[in-house]
Amino acid sequence: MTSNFPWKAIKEYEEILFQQYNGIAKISINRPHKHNAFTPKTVQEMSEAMELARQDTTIGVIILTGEGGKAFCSGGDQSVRGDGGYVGQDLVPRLNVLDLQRQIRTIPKPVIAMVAGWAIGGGHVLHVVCDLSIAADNARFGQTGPNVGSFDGGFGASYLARVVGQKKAREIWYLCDQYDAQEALQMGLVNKVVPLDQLEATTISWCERILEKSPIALRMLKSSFNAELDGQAGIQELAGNATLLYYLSDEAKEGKNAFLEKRKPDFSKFPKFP
Ligand code: S0N
Repeated sequence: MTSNFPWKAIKEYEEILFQQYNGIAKISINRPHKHNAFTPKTVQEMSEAMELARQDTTIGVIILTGEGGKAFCSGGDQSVRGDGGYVGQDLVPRLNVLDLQRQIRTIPKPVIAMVAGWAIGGGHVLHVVCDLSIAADNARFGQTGPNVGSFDGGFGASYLARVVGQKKAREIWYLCDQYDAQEALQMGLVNKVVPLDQLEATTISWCERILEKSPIALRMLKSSFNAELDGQAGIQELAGNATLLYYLSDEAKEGKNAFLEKRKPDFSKFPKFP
């Protein structure tokens, strides 16, 4: 699948592409020969790119995808799966995709999964945890865990159930069926289905519409959606945003200034809203 957009590399990696265009960052798994299965290194690279996209104040939205047009991601690379996780060159077993899932959920910018072809296993969970999913008409979705000796009982189960409902989530995991793009749309697993040759243009168009919106409103909404589900960690995220907003106020600045000026703060001028 060739791109019609002038993406520019942000940083070179071995197993992913990390590019930007007009305030949009794109993180793309670049292992099409394995249907974009991830190794610990793939995930480390994705994690670093996600953090760079978070810190870059010119980036407002992130696209997560896979190269080649035949797969978004087919999950953990079974050829490097060892005891206790996926094994990289340092021979340490890791399940670091779980850290990446949390990063996708907590980065205060919308993350859009752009899904062409297979989104399977741990690759399916990656699209599930994204804010939005746009699918090409060749996309196929499913979990394989009980077939291949694994399961994701975290976001892969509980958040999937929030998205498609308990019965459907259990069906997806217990039967390990594969669902086409229209079926995914019907169950609310994806936001939109488009022909493969329109996937990138549609995703960019959604990104551009999001970029026109208030970044703080989007940030507050993302943490509000998360807060209901993520317990203390979700409340911390939402509360952190409240603190960010409070720091911007004259009332909070009075506290800081008074400390620095070695005087008693005067909060009397600030309204006590009803
Ligand atoms: C996607 C499928 C259905 C596509 O079938 P198709 O079109 O017939 O293509 P293939 O010929 O099968 O594939 C093309 C080439 O790609 C290789 N390949 C595909 N997927 C993988 C993979 N996941 N790992 C390694 N290689 C893969 C094929 O081998 C083939 O290569 P060649 O031509 O050289 O033979 C089909 O490919 C398929 O079913 N793939 C496997 C899907 C799968 O089971 N994925 C793993 C699921 N588990 C996870 O992802 C675990 C996630 C995780 O990290 C985790 C998270 C939380 C808690 C636990 C875990 C945990 O790890 O357990």
